[in-house]
Amino acid sequence: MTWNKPMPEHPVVAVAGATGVVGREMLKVLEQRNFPASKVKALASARSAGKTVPFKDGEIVVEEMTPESFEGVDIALFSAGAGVSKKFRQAVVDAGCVMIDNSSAFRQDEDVPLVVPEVNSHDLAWHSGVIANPNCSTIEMVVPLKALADNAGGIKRIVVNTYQAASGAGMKAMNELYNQTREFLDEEPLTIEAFSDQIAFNVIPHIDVPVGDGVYKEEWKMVVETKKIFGDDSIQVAPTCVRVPVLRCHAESLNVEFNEPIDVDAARRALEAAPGVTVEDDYENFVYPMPGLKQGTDDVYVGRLRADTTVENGLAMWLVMDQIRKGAALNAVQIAETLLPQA
Ligand code: NAP
Ligand code: 3JN
Repeated sequence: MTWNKPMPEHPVVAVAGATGVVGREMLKVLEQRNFPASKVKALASARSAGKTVPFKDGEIVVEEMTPESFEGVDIALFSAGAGVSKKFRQAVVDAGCVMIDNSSAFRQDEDVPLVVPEVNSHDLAWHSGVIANPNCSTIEMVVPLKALADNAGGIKRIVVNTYQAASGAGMKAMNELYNQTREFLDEEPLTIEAFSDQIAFNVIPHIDVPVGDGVYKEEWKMVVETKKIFGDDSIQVAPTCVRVPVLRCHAESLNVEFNEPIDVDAARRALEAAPGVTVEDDYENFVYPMPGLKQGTDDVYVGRLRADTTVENGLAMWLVMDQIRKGAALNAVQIAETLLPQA
């Protein structure tokens, strides 16, 4: 059933997972975008109850998340993992609160829209209390591809290779890259806990768990989520997802085959006009976006735009995005903004 509870002009917002990498960024984004919340609550596990997280000029005391936490809350921004989202879904919706979930828990549910506002905000019209945020690697790719697909008769096939930052795996993983780099330089034994293998001075060619046929789950997510967001099951997606020793910002190399011709100049114009996209591309002068230099930014940056002459209607490009912002926290807050009553 479609959600019909009106959203107040100044909603009460809960950040569920407020002590994590994404949750802390959500608080920052709410503040930076001046989100008109009447109150912001910070929720996390019992381990964090009583700790504080920074918000605006002060701190918010973290509360343990319980089913009662959502009474009187209008919007809950969840980034506490799929298990926690599943556990609290019913309590959130029963409290009359809209859940905007960053995990994979409900992304493939038929009654849950999977939304990137620049691409498919129209899908918000049919939510029934739960809205899913896609995986960060999918968001990075679909934002620029929307503008190109609209000018080239849709997408036939995408070959994508990701270069994913350590912070995509959370706070522990980010700390592991820091500490392991120091251990490596000091010739100490390496501590390997958050990742399956050494991450300092290495790359790891798998993300998430095996799902069969040689595919890892991050790759599967990119396939099914892209089809759902574009509402087009015919799009073929062939990803290889790789973890690299970068702290923050994911990069992607894309080769895309469109249904109709689009030349490089037309593609550049479409990307320059696209919301949420910045073109940073000057071939002669070696200008392109790089993950180490894009921390804290909001757009998907596009460089190395060129024809892929190995297929009909082919383009190749290089993308960089701060995955904690547009890949998670910012996208969720943008969804929340679209739920506000229009002035
Ligand atoms: P993180 O840094 O490990 O933070 C996890 C958060 O979840 C912490 O606030 C933690 O609270 C809370 N939490 C864990 N178990 C809980 C429980 N039983 N009850 C209540 N809160 C609990 O992870 P993250 O990087 O922020 O990512 C969180 C989730 O966001 C991921 O699992 C994923 O589903 C999604 N996501 C992450 C990214 C990314 O780029 N990092 C991108 C897209 C989506 P405590 O501090 O109290 O343990
Ligand atoms: O690894 C990355 O770079 C992104 C990680 C995303 C992530 C991490 C843990 C659990 C997800 C996700 O968003 O798909 C999940 C999950 O909810 O399954």
